[in-house]
Amino acid sequence: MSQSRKLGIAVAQMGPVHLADDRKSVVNRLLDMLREAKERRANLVVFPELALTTFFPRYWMSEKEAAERFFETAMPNPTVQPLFDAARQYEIGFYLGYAELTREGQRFNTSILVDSHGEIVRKYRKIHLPGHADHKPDAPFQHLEKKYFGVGDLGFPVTRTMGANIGMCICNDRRWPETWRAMSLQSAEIGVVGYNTPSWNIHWNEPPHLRMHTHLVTLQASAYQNAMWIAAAAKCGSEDGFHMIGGSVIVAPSGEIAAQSSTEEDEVIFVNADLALGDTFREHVFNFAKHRRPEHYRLLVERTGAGEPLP
Ligand code: ING
Repeated sequence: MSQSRKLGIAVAQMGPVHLADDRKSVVNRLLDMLREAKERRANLVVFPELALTTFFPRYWMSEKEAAERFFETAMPNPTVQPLFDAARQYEIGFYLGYAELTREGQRFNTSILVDSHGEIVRKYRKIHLPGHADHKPDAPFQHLEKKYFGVGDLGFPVTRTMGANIGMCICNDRRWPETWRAMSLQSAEIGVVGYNTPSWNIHWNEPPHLRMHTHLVTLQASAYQNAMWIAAAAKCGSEDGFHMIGGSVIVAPSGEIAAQSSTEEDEVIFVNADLALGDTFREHVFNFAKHRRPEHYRLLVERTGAGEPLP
C-alpha cells in the first residue's frame, strides 16, 4: 500500500429539527458537534441535507411560502456565520446542506463545501430529485422535492481541498451509481453526502427495514466500486411525528463500514481515514484506465428510461 495519507473525517448526525425549532437553535447544535469533532481531531465534518430546517418537503404549501419559511437567500448569512467562524478558528472544513433561493428566484436543494479557512470552495445542487410535485391528500405525508426544487445545474463536482479530492452529493443522489462514478472519474478520494430519508414509503408498503438496508448497501457498494471513502450524515428521528432513518456511516474504499451512528439524535462519529487505502483499489481491481471499456457503455448516457433490448 502507498505511503499513508490520513484525514480525520467526522460525520455530525442530527436528530429531529421540528417546525418550531428556529435556525439559531439548530446552529447551536451544529456548533456543539463541530466542537466535539475538533476534540476528536477531525479535519472535515459532514452535516446533513437541509440541515437548518425540518424536512419541509413533507408538507404541501405554495413555493412562495416554502421559500419564505425554509430557504436561505445568502450563504453565509448572520444566522450561520458562527459556524463559519468556528470552523476557521478550529481549522476544520465542513459540508452543509440547505435550501438555496437564488437572486434570480431559483430554488435548489444545495450543499456547500467549506475549507479549513472558513471559505466556501464549492457548491452542489441536488440532481436526483425524488418524490412528486402534485398534492397527494390521501398520503400520510408528502415528498415534494420535485415541486420545491429545480434540478441541479452544477454537475457532480470534485474539489481538491484539505489535501484530498472531495466529491459531494445529496441524499437520493447516493442511490444512483452514476453519481459516484462521475466523482471517481474525477479522481475523488472521499464522497460526502447528507440525507433526510423517511422511514415510510408513501408509494408502496415497503417493509421499514428495507430503508436502512438499501441505504447501507448503496453506500457500501458505491464506496467499493469507486475506491473511495464515503461519509454520510443523516438528519433523523421523529420530526413532528414524521420518522426518518439514522444510520450515519463512514465507509472505507473496501466497502466496510468503519463507523456507524447508534442513535437517532445529534451524534458525532469519526474515523482517522487513510486515503491511501483507496490508492490500492484504484491501482488494482478498479484501475479505470486499464479495465474500463466506455465503447460498450453508450446506453448509459443515451437512454433515460429502460427500452428494448439491443438487437
Ligand atoms: N430522501 C429519500 C432518499 O433518497 C427516497 C427519498 C427514499 C427515495 C427511498 C427512494 C427510496 O433517501 C431524499 N431526501 O432524497
